[in-house]
Amino acid sequence: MKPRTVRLAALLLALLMLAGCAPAPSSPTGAPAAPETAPASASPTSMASVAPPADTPSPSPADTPAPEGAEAPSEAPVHFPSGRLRVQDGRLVDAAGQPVQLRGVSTHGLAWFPQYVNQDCFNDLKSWGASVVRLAMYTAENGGYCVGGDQEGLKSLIRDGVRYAAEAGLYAIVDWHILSDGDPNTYLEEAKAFFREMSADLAGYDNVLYEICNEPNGGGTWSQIKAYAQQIIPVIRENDPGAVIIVGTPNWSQRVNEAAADPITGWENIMYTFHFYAATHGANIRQLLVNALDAGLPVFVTEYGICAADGNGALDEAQAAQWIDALDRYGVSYVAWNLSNLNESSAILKPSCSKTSGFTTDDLSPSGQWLYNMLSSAQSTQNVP
Ligand code: IDC
Repeated sequence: MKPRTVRLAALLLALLMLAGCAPAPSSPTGAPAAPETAPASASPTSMASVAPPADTPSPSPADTPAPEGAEAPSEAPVHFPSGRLRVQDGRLVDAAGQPVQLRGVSTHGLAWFPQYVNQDCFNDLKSWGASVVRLAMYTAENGGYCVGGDQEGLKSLIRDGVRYAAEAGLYAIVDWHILSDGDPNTYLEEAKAFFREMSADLAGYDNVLYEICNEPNGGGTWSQIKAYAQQIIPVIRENDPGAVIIVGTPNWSQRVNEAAADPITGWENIMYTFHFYAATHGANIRQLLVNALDAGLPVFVTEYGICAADGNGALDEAQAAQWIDALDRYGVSYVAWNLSNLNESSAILKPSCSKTSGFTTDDLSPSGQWLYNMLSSAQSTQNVP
């Protein structure tokens, strides 16, 4: 569809919605639950028949040929409304150079919770006010990509996830979720092959960002992480010269000061990861972040929780408010852990919720309700891309 046709279609859909003839995007407002949708295993074609939110662009096959040599995605990529993100003067900016602050949610491990990677679910997240979804793929945990996991299935989920995100109007972070493997170099060759294939397959998508190592830990140094990044960045750049690449930092992605003292040079559009869990991490750790930002380091909070660092326990909303305040002051993007119904307090759905989209307030855990309120109020007061 040409842009003008897209605008006309969006206008028509908006008019139909005003007239009560078309479904409004669902939101957990206590309204009756949207009808249950097909599970994630349903074919993308049946998902595509669901009306997208009015401001969502439709696929434009003519504009976006599949990258040569890459396995063609099952539908053509979508050009993203705010265009390709990049990094300028330590900030994430849109195609026009305007600062962009993304907010959103991370999946739990895709191997364990694939069902939330579906078009309706991502449309719901968009309607809450999210602008980004993170696709977390564990590498070393049971079922992980490098320890006997279903590699083809996981890569398909990522391709589908990026496409659903594009169609919903969300940016998507492809997360190589190292954890118990500690040093990102543990599975260096696997990481290279993974990012080579994914960046080829996804090169036509404007909405994709690459996070190359979730949380280095185990006492590894910044120079080890930097050496890893210097091997992975060129692999991605070969297929996708412009994508934003986010690099983990020492000690569970908290020592951004070490990256600020010795940043990666020679490549553009590089950001650095910072993570926090509000019930564990307070003012001292926040100062590390603020110092790095003051030094001009481009930082992306690709994961945070308002509970403790084990992903569980009581929520600390007062400390969370101080974190959000600091992130908003600096325009830093942040992504909440996690989109699942697991029985842990960081999961945004209640364990009793078996829906995979169409959530209502009753389906959300306390951290899910906090997230929904935060996203929807940020959307109403700020210009969400
Ligand atoms: C946790 C999950 C939990 C899972 C565990 C190990 O919430 O269900 O059993 O991983 O796989 C992180 C990690 C993230 C953790 C999360 C909470 O990036 O994988 O998820 N956390 O512990 N860093 C700090 C906290």
